[in-house]
Amino acid sequence: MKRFNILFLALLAAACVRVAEPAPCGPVPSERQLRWHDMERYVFIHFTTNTFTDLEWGYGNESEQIFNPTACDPRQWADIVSRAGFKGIVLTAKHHDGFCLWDTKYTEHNIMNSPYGRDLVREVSDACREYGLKFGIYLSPWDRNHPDYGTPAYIDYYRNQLTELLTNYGDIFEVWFDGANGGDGWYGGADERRTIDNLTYYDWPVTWEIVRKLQPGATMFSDGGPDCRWVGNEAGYAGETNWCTLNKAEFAPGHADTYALNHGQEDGTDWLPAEVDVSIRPGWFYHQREDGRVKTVDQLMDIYYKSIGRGGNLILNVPPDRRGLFHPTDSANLIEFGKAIEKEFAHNYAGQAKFEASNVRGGSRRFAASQVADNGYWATDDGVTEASLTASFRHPVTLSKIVLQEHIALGQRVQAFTVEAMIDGQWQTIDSQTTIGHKRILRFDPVTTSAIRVNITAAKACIALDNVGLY
Ligand code: FUL
Repeated sequence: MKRFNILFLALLAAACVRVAEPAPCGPVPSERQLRWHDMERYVFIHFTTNTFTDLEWGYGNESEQIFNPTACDPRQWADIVSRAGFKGIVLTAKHHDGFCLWDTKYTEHNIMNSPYGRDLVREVSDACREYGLKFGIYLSPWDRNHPDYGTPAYIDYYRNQLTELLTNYGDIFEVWFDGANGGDGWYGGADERRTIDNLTYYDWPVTWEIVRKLQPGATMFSDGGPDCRWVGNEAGYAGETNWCTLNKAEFAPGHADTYALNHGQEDGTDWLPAEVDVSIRPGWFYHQREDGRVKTVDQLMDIYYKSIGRGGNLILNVPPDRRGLFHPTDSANLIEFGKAIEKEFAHNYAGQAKFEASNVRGGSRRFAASQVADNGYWATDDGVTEASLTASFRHPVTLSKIVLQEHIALGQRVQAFTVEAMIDGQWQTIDSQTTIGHKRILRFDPVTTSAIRVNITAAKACIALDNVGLY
C-alpha cells in the first residue's frame, strides 16, 4: 500500500512538472490588444449633418439647424447591436465636416445649437452601458469647419476635444483616427485650399500620449496604429495571408501602403493587427436612395469569413436614418446576421473527437481538445515547426467549417498549413492556407468524415495552437 502511494505521488509529481512555455516569437500583443482581439466585432455609427444633406463628406459650412432627427433613440441602436451579438459601438463624435455631436466648450458648431439640443455622445455612451456594450469614439482629424485647420492652433483644438471625449463619457474601448484629409481639396466653409503634410502636421505621438494617459485601456486605430491598423480597403476583407505584425515606423494616419496593411508584414517590428471597416450600405452615412442596397445576410456572412475568419476584427457601419433610428432593413439584416453566425457555429464536433498530435511539447501525443496539453494550448517542442494534429471520430460526422486559433499571447507563428479529411478510408486535402493568427476559419463544401488532420507545414518557431473547432 505504502509503495503504491509513493509510486502514485511520484507519478503525480511528474505530471505536475510544467513543461516550459515556448519562448515568444517576434512581437507579441499587449494586454490591451489581447482584449481587443477578443472583441472581434462591433458596430460603427456614422451620423452628422451629412445624414440631412445627403453627403458623404460635408463641407463644414452646414448650419447647425439642419441636424434635426425627429425620433432619435440610441437605445434602439444599442438594443439591436447587442441582440446581433456585437460587442460595442464606435460613434463619429465629429466627422470631416467638423460638426460635434457632444456638448463641447471649444466650438459653437455643435449639437447643443441644433434643434436636437442634447449631447448625443452622452446618450450613446449611456445606452451602450445599459445594453452591456463597450463604447468608442471617432474624432476626425480633418476638419473642414474649423478656421484654424492647417495651423498649429488647430492641433491644440483637436487635443482639447479629444480630452473632453476621453474624460467625460466613461470607459472608451477604442479611439478611431481616420487618415482621410481630402488631399489638397477644398477645406470648408471658408472656401480655401489648405494643404497639410500628413506626416508632420498632426504630431501624432503627443496626441496618442493623451489617450494613453486618460484611457489606458483604449485601443487606438489608424493606418499606422499604434494598437490596430486599417486593413487597406473599405470592402470588408483582410488578406488571406494576414500577419498581425507590421513595421509601424513606416506607417502613419493617411500614409498607407494598402497591400501591406491588407496582409501585414511577416517580419514586422510591432504587433499591429488589422481592423476591417465596412458599411452595411454603399455609403457610410444614411441615404434614402440606398435603402434597396443594404447588404444581405449572405453578403455579411461573406464579410464575416473574410474579416474575423482571417484573423481581423470587424467594425461594421450601420448609419441611423434622418429620424435617428436604424432603418428597418438594416436592423433586420444585422439581427439575422448575428443569428446566422450563431447557427453556423452552434455545434462544435471537437468535443466528441479524440485528438492526437505528431508532437506535443515535452509529453504524450494524446490529449483532450479542451485542455490542449500542458499550458492550455497545443505546443510542439522547440524547433518543431512541422506537425500534425488529428481529430478522429467514432462515427463519421459532416463538417463544413474549421476554426483554428494560435496562442497569440506568444506571437504569430504559422506560415503554412493544410487540412485533410479522411473520406472512405483515404486522406483528402480540403484546403491549403498560410496564416492563422487570432482566428482562421476555413469554409468548405460539407464533407462526411471519420477524421480531420491539420498539418502545420511551416512556422516561424515551434507551434502553439489555442483552439481547434470543427463545425
Ligand atoms: C474614411 C472617411 O473618409 C469616410 O467618410 C468614413 O468615415 C470612413 C470610415 O473612413 O476615411
